[in-house]
Amino acid sequence: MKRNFDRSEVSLNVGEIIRFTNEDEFLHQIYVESKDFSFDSDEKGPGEELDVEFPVPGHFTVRCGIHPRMGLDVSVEK
Ligand SMILES: [Cu+2]
Repeated sequence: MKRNFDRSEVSLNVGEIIRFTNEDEFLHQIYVESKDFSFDSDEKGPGEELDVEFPVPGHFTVRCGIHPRMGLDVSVEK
């Protein structure tokens, strides 16, 4: 019972991928909304994985459309 990301922030380089695994017992639907980069996953059930590539530098917040308190700050360096 978590309804949260394992960590609150992560740093990576342009082009690197974060693998999100739903280790929860709930659906999650994660997204980023920004002018430089956006994505919107489908609803992911327990055990499902999603690989997200961050193709541009910047600071982004990954949120969950189902659990508004979830947030992961991603810093992407060139
Ligand atoms: Cu969620």
